[in-house]
Amino acid sequence: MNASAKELAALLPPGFTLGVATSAFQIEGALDEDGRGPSGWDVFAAKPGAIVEDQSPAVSCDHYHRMPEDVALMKDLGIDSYRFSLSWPRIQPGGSGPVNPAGLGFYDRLIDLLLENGISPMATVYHWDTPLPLEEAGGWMNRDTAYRLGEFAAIAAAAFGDRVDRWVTVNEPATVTTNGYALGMHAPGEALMLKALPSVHHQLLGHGLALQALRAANVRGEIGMTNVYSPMVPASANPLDKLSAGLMDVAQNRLYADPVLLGKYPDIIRAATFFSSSFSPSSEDMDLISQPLDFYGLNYYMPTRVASGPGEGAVPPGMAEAMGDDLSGTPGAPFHIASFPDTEHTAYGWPVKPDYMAVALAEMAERYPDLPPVYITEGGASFEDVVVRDAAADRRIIPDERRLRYLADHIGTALEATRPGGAAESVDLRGYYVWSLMDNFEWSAGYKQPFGLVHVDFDTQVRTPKASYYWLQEVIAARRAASAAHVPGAAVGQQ
Ligand code: PNW
Repeated sequence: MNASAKELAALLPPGFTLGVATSAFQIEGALDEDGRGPSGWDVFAAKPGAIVEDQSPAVSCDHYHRMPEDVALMKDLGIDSYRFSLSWPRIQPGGSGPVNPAGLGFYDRLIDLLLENGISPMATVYHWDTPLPLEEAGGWMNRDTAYRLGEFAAIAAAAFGDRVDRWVTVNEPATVTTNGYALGMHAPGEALMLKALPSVHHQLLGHGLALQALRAANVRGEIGMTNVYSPMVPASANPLDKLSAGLMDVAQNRLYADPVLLGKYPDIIRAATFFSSSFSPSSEDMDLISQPLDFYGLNYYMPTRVASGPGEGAVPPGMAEAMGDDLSGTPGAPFHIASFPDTEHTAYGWPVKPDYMAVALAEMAERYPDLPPVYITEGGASFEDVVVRDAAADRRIIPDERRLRYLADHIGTALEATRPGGAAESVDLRGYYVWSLMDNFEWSAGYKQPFGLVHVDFDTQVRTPKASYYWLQEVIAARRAASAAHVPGAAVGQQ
């Protein structure tokens, strides 16, 4: 799939949502302002060595103070929808108890400004910034955190339920468990390995309780949750490689999607409750976790190639380098992540494999017969950008052709796969959100992995749209032109 802006626009079904995504902790800064409380991420990021070059999230994109400018960038881009997250420690600083009116006020202004500009708000309730008191009480290892998230969702529903069009309860519990509790590369920095299993169940329960709270408040928007999905590709036909890929598939994909969409954990996990005595999900929990969704959020970035035995890349590709630390080659590891040969890689070292976008959707359809409508809630690529001075036009140009190509190929592949006759034709694909609107604090990689359509100079806070931004703008303009040509009664086939 190698579509021009016009060709891609022609593939967009009527009503398809094109959006951009961010999360609060990654863009807002202003961590100590207007009554925000600390989060587990504030503390983790301050630990020497936790973040590349010990970079700080304290200011980041300064979005808390520049929100109107950032909404104006979205308006000029022309996108239909903006996915952002509500900062729990800004709204409810203690993680339980009193609400901070200034925190609610910020999102009130954001949501109103979006609506004034014709941009549909998609709010993520939990995108990793756990309030510190809850993290100190065990975070997601503590079942109580799930109930606290349910309460926070009720607060958010009461405040914004009349205006938010789509809700995502939790974002990527797999990344929180794997990076935060199993490997220790994200907050809270715990390296519990298999003992991190309860953090999976508690996040999924938190999703269920948040969903229940949003439904009870009768919010007007649709409700879903978001999982990351990476197709697992055995490095060879060797049965041990296949077994390894299957284990990774259970650990990274099925462990999080099966409970939500099938109402049960994968058998191999249920058989493994000996990992942790506190992991014994009741049927009441499973009922909460598998309540019907209005949509399913899928984050797709890349497939994962898996080989048996120890080797390079025991942690997600690029992460070890990003950490400036060699965590790879763990002796005795049963399997490892291998690289794809002859493949372009992003700055993170992530393989660029647009065909697997279709594989991801097809596997989802095959595994989950009752899959609700799907939004791809994130997709994008980090590439090092160069700012070029166009002296004649007196402006700066950022020719991010590789990011542009990544997005064109992935959006195009997703659309083709879900058309009649496509590899994932039964998937009701409703939209694609680009990660991210602008370069931001990429967790433990700091500011070293830019995913933005808009470049941010972190010294001056100057925003500069990249070529990929102008390309997406062109796609949206071409779609508008095509649909204007399709007024009722007009001749068909005039695109
Ligand atoms: C997501 N993987 O994390 C998060 O939702 C964002 O906050 C983050 O900035 C973005 O993707 C880019 O990293 C991911 O290993 C973490 O496949 C890991 C993976 C994918 C996404």
